[in-house]
Amino acid sequence: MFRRVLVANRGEIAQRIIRACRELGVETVAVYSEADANAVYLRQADEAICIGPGPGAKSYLNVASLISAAEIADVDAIVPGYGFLAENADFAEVCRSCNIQFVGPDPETIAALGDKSKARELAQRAKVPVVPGSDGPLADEDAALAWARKIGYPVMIKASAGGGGRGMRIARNDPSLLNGFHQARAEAQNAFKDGTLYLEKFIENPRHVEIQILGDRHGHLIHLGERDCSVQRRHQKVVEESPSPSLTPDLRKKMGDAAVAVAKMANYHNAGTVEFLLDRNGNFYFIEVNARIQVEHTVTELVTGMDLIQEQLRIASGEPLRVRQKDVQLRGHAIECRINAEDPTRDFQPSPGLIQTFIAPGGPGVRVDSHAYQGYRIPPYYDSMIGKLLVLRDDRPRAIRTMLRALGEFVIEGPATTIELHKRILSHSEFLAGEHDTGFVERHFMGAQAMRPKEG
Ligand code: MV4
Repeated sequence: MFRRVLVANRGEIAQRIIRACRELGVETVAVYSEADANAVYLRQADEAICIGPGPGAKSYLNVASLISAAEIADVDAIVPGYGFLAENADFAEVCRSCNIQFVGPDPETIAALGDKSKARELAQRAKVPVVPGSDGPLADEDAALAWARKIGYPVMIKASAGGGGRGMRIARNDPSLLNGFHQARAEAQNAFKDGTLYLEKFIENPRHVEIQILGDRHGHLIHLGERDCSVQRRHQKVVEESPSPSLTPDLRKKMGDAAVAVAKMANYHNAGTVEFLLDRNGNFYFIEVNARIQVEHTVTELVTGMDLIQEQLRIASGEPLRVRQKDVQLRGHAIECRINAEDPTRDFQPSPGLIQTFIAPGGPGVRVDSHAYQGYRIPPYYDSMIGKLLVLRDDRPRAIRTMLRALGEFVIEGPATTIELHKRILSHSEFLAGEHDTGFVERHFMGAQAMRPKEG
């Protein structure tokens, strides 16, 4: 195991990584921006190094600052968490050339999976179902038209360098396809410096089901079941749960095996997630791989009893997985609500600033992963998530009841939060029935149905 690591992140995930390291007996060096000088994780780490001003580009995304900090602190490894440089193949390559272990997949694997068109081909080679679509990138608009007609409308144009919903266009006929093609290409060229596009049949209102995987450097690859992330808003997950209310044991095994096959094909060594779309007829389709630990890894921790950050560190340090597929037991039902400092009554506008009151819920079955506290000032530079509220109960109805109880206990005064929105989501008949899909939030909580401030 590593002697000492650099934690290249902030907020709740920095705290989460530091906790995992402490239990493993690994020393931690935290880094922070000038805007995070009062952060709790700095006290929990063994050392802390300032890496620059508030904006992410000048601190947590600054490769030179991070590598200097790692060299000065004499660490064996860098733990990236999620976001920032977690899926940056160039950063992983720089780490390698500095003889610092990057706690994630090899740079080659990150690059291959970061190209969503390549990832799709990889899945096909692994005999995993993908959405019907173009064979590789679209050479020009004529190729796009030909594929769209062949597959049949509606289709979705996607950027190879995109993912997570960025740079996508839906087209329902030839003219909108041509428009979408040029718009998507310009957008992708601008955002990713790569205008490569591919095309897929558009699946209407799918469910989003993702499989957690672990792969070590000794040829072992296992899956830890699924998370249903269908409660999303503009590609931001809002609620995640495991098991998915829409999987059968048979489907779970098929998707788990498919996820493992894709990861094997990619030479995947790390914790990771294989994303699928699930349609109303129980057909599932591979869409992409997230080559990092995700925000919602905690949901899987609850149902498996495993510590995924510790697993990630063990894998990166070269240890073999100690758990075989047959040893993986999924127990109970876990739900996670992301608590964001944003205002659902004002189109989810971020709401940074001073937290005047912070009373976290607790009691049986409740876990809170948060870096926030009373008197904490949320900086304006980063994403608006201020904590994750999780529950683990025997079954889904009980988990929902416990979550509603916990949401009721949670008091955050100062910034606007998504707590009330979560209460409404978890009380909605469609969610209670487990019949919701990725259109759920849009249908019931946006526009005319938008959250209104409580009266009185
Ligand atoms: C799709 C799709 C329908 N058909 N691909 C959005 C995020 C990215 N990971 C893939 N996404 C989608 N890809 C085809 N061929 C619908 C979505 C999608 C979606 C997917 C998962 C969760 C929420 C979503 C919300 C809107 C669209």
